[in-house]
Amino acid sequence: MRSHPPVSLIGVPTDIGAGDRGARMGPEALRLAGLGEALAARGVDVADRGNLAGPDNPWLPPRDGYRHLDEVVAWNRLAMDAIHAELKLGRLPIMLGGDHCLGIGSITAVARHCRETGKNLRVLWLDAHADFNTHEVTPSGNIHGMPVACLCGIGPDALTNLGGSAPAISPSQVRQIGIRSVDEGEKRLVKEHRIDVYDMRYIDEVGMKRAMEQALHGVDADTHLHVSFDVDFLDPSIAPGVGTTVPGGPGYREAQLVMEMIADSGRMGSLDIVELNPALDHRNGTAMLAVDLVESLFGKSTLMRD
Ligand code: B3U
Ligand code: MN
Ligand code: MN
Repeated sequence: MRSHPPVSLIGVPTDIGAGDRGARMGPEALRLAGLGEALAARGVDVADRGNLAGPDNPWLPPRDGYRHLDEVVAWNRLAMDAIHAELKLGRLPIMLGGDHCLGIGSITAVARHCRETGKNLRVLWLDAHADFNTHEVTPSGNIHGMPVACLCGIGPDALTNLGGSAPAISPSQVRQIGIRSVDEGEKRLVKEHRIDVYDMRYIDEVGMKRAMEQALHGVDADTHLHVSFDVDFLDPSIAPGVGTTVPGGPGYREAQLVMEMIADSGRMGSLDIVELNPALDHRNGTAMLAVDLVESLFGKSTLMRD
């Protein structure tokens, strides 16, 4: 079995950037589904750092195109600092979201760590959505639809500059997989910034194996691979516990293959698990599926392959 760096679980219990309430319960649902125990059983040294504490969700309409911008900034600062501290200790942080606006803080921390250590950052964004909206084109004002744009320097200063220098990353560092819902104005931005998108049509045409080979192409010993796993990436028939289900996503077998291929790269240095909404789940099944997939990310396979 491959040896893994020590892992730290960081709960970020908020739905401040989402269009439904409930993702604040995600960290607890993942713990109850046995995430820590499953990793420990694979020989991983796991420390659960508990939950961060941030502002409540005031549940207000958008102001100037954003919902809850100040609170989103506050939660992302907390997440960024906590994740950077774990990376500095040589640990692999797993952020238990929380909604996907937290990807801004998480990946800003990872980008800073990569600058400090001279690693090349590659971000795998597993999602039904491109999350590349701006305040001008967003249909909702929900900031969980904007994190990739913010990370690439497009968004409010407080978020693009979270780590002190914008942009945190360049679009060329991002690979998006599983995409099947992109808003009209968002499409233009995704094209303009040349985001590398492996959408469901492409996956249907060439197959998940080839799409993942392409998404992982160039990943080498100097690469830090960050996996941002939005649970709505999965087909809603297997993962109903999310706010924004979109039909036509990867099924169980395709999703497992994605995780196994990432594990085989041996380069995953940080992970977000976001958008799990236990209020919409059935008997915690989506959380249990997420744990099953994370086990594959950490090298669980049917047979010994190396
Ligand atoms: N693109 C839509 C919906 C959405 C984005 N991310 C999620 N939902 N989870 C929006 O509101 O920006
Ligand atoms: Mn997302
Ligand atoms: Mn999504």
